[in-house]
Amino acid sequence: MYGWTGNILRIDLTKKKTVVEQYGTSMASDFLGGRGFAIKILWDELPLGVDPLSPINKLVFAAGPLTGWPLPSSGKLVVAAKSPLTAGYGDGNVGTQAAVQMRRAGYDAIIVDGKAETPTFLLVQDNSTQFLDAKDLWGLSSFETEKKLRSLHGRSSGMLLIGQAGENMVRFANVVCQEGRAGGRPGMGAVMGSKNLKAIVITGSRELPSAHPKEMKELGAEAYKEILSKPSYAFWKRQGTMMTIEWSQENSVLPTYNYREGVFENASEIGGFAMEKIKVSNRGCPQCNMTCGNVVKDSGGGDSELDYENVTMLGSNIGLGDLKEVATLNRMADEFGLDTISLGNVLGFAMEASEKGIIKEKIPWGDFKACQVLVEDITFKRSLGGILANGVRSAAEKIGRGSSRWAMHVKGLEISAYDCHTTPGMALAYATSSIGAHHKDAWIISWEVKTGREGYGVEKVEKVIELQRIRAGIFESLTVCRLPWIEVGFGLEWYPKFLWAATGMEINWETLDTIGDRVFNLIRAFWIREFGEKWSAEMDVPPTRWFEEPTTIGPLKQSKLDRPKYDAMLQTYYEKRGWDMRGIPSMTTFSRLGLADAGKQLGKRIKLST
Ligand code: PTT
Ligand code: SF4
Repeated sequence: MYGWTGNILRIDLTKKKTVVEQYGTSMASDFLGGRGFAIKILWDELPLGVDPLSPINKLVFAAGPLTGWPLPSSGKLVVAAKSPLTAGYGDGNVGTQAAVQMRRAGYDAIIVDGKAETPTFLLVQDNSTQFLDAKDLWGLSSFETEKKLRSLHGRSSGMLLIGQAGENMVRFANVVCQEGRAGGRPGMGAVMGSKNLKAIVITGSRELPSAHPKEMKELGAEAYKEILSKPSYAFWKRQGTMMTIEWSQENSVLPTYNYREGVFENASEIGGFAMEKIKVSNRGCPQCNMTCGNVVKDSGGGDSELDYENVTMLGSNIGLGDLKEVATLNRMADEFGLDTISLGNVLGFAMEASEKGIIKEKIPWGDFKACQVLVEDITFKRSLGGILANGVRSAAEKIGRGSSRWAMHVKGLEISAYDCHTTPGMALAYATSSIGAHHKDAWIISWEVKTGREGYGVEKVEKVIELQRIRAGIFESLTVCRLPWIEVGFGLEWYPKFLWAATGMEINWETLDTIGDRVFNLIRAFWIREFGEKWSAEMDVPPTRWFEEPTTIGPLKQSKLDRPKYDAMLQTYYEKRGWDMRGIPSMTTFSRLGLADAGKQLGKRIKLST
């Protein structure tokens, strides 16, 4: 096999055993890698109803056939498991040297199973895996942990680690590396913590197997050059994703005061131009010449890496208009290993609950000091923090008094940073995303705003599906960064060429689309298998707030979504996907995608349509 190493490293923490397993070519060609491998493994191997924080859950780190080559933005991997936040499929995409080193060590994926008796870190060096004592690391922040491990194992080794939030199994703890790369929103850090696994350190020294090494080198060089030549490149390097704040404000989709509004009175104070004034450097993922992490000095003088989602969720969504203070909260999240999106979401929820007088704590909008205390309380699960640490769905169930109507999540995953009072297409994208409410699968909002935001028509449904194929299926399975394509217009036609150079296989877009759909539908099957008869179309509906509480400020004030029209749009989406009225793939759909066995298995749990 070229392109893929063909190897998976299995690590059993309970028995302190490792096995290197070869997988077949059909796994490679049917699922590509990354998210595709992760769902295939979790579907095949996880028993139904596993407690996500029990030793039986499996944590999968999977790269793709393009990972690690000198190709644009190819230094990423997917981390996946059954999610402790949603109880469904969960994953995230992390830019990390660990992706490159894992492949150089000879593995396309690592599966971590079981639970170590005491805090442990793993040292993977080519063929050797050591289970090492992490007692001295337990209790340290992700930054401190990385510093210590780097002093022992060198700057170039790859690292995946957790902060104190992961150790304490906060349900939206993520996996952190390189002081500002983080991934696995639906609690992948908590799964790592539940296994007593503080870190994985990886180094590899092997050549990656390429079908056409000379062409690979040439294509890579040409591709990097092409990115540099793009007109939007220079501005991207200045602001990265931060430029989206101005855009969201102008278009009334900037989440504000727990998604009550789409405009924020202090947006210019936290936007891309304000950020440029305090920016000190750029950081990024390996193999990337678009390095988009904006490093700024926070209010305490520390370095903090800002992106759109972080700043919006810890800024406008909680009414905080001081960018340096936002940066401090962001740095705390990175150090503790908390997902910034879910964090900003639960903070906004707590502030609203406080304002409404349904909790006793006083947490005024934009109160930086109160937020600092609450972030620590969440990390260490103290008082109200302990309730919020389980995520906004669970907090609303606990607090009650109608708060579920404005608990902003889908399927238990907190909504990321776009308000959807005026964008039904984006609401559908959130509602049908494969891990709960994340923008990564179908960022339709810019297209929607450009082409007409009012409609609930079939063209929007088709666009959501098209984007889900490309982004949720193909990019997540290749695991390469999608930002060169989206942000500077690097053409999609490059990717089949890269695949050919790596694997020797001529894989056209039609085949890639089918792989994208296969991965998406198997993830759907995983969710339905877990929920059984409890599954219904209600799982694919965004929060009540967007239907019932219109916005009150800005050019689009008095806007809200229309529930009957949304329901009709959802049914059109199901039809186009080949799913029944409950959103369950039919047997024909499973068979068309080569998933007949999965369909048969699911059919034992819940009745499928033909
Ligand atoms: C992603 C989500 C995002 S999406 C952001 S900012 W974004 C938040 N970043 C966090 C952070 O930082 N620290 C922290 N403690 N929590 C954070 N949670 C949030 O996580 C990220 C970039 C970005 S920046 C985006 S859009 C793109 N996402 C990609 C993706 O999902 N797939 C893909 N093939 N390419 C992508 N490229 C871009 O990567 P999750 P990263 Mg990410 C500090 O993790 O779980 O997928 O959620 O990993 O290496 O930091 O790159 O405006
Ligand atoms: Fe990482 Fe940004 Fe480069 Fe994507 S564009 S690979 S997120 S640095």
